[in-house]
Amino acid sequence: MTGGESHGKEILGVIDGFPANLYVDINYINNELKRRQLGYGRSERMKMENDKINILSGVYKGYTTGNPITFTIKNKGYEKHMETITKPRPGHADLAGAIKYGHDDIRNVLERASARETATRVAIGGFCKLLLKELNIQIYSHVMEIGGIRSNKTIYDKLTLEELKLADNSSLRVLDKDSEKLMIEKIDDAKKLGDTLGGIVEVVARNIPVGLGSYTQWDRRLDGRIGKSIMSIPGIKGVEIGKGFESSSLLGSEVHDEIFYENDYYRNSNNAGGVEGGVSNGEDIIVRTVMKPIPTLKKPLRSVDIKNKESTVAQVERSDVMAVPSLSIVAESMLAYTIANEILIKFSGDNVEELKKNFINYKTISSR
Ligand code: EPS
Repeated sequence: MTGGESHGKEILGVIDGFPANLYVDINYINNELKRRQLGYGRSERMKMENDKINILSGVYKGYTTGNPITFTIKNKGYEKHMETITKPRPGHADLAGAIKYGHDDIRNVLERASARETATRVAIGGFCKLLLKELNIQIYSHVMEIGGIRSNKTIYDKLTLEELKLADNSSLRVLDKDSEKLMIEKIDDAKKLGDTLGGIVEVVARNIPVGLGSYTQWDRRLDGRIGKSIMSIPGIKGVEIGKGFESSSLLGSEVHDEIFYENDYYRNSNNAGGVEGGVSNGEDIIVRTVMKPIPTLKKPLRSVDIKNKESTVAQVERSDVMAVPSLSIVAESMLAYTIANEILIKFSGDNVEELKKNFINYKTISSR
């Protein structure tokens, strides 16, 4: 659970049900927060903030205790008094939120709907990634497309973790320099026009055990749960697992991953993106997600003032031109959260040692 508002004093998170005895590498979590803040195309706000986690409970002498973990992150952009907003931005939560909660000032909506909240999700994802690392599960991402320009690298090229980690060296988290250059030009052009852009990221989770999720009930399907967590990120309009939408134009024989056996089951392809029948099949989990262009435009779209219902243009605010590199880290975090949750459901364990034992025991009996 998260709380807080974009320009409030602090934003905060609560993690309940997290196993005891995990060493919490604060530098690792702070570095995750930093990774989310980088990225060409973000607003001036990102230069102002220097996100750092302040843990209030659930961690003692460096280790989790099994108690609820609570933490805050300071907002340097804290503002006590802000102007009233009555001109909703198309594409933002502004209008529906104001009607739903009965607000005359859209400020009440946008402060919480703001993607500032994703900083807390990345901190929570940091805890989940540290837990998953104990089981050798790794999650990485890169930016695949910005404003219609597509990188020529994809996880389906069987990129190694080392190759994927190079995304951290790019201001757009793009793995191919030629497309990165074109994307930067596209962002600069959009900025000059007072416009914004969206894009696509690709996320992968490696070393996943067979058997997370279940087909026995609709809401236990792993792909359903991944879809929900990724769709919950602000600005997201679509999620694909494996070849996703592309599979509609292919034959069954081209889509399904044939099964082989040598010491263990294996596949030569992974078009399913690691999930069959709502259950992880042991292959990499591969997720793509699309972010719409940011709704706050410097050259505003037409709107209606909620004060007098007169035609006007939308509120103009300081904002990002494009936030797809940040999405890349938030999507990693949400996937880490979802997989950590599924790991705890399947293997249980009130402390890390117990969880690891259950995990290793299952691995030895599950490959037959
Ligand atoms: C956001 C608008 C910008 C972004 C913000 C999300 O903030 P401000 O209005 O203060 O310039 O910087 O993102 C963050 C603060 C963040 O941490 O990602 C919006 O309207 O959603």
